[in-house]
Amino acid sequence: MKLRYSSASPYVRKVSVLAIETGLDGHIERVPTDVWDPSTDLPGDNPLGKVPTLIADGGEALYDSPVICEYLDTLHDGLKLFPPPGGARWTALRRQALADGILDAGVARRLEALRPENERSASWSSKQAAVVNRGLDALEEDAVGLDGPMTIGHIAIGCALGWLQFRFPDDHWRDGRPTLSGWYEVFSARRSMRETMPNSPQASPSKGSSTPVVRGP
Ligand SMILES: N[C@@H](CCC(=O)N[C@@H](CS)C(=O)NCC(=O)O)C(=O)O
Repeated sequence: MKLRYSSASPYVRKVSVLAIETGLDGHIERVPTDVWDPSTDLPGDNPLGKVPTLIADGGEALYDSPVICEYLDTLHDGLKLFPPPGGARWTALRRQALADGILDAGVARRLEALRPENERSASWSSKQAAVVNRGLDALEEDAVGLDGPMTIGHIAIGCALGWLQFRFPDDHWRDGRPTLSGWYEVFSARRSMRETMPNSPQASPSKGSSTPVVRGP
């Protein structure tokens, strides 16, 4: 399998964390991809032009991160990170959707800030910031329930919080959210999270690839 990635992408990080947690990381060749390079061949694999994109062993390209994560979860015999049909599954999927939605708004805000000053919209940026804050408040309310078996929901939340810390450190997402903050402290100490910190070796190329790509989100 090949994973097209950029090292700072929190969506890619979800895949990398899941791969480490399930023991699949050694089976994935990592291919650095600059999604912002106009000449990138990424659309040949993913018409949306986004990472992560996984090329399965049979040659089929899979995207986006929830699809790739669920696919990888079928390839191992350990504890499943996508629970079987039932209440636990819906909770895990809702948590993943909430965390990914926080990221979507955070990434939109960051991309807006990277535009030339005269093209930026302050109202658009504050709308995205409000989405992030509402999402974080919902996570704080839900945080007591994060004890228990790890699922894709936990991984997505951990990656979203880590990315907010990385890109918006001055926003201090932990302020006023003690339960979520305490949970993140423990979760981010896992080997899978430590090894996939933005700019860490696992976030950067490993097998047979060259320069890390740290652009955009
Ligand atoms: N919903 C997608 C989001 C992926 C995404 O937005 N990736 C960003 C990098 S962090 C990207 O490739 N952006 C390129 C673009 O928007 O053109 C997922 O979960 O995989």
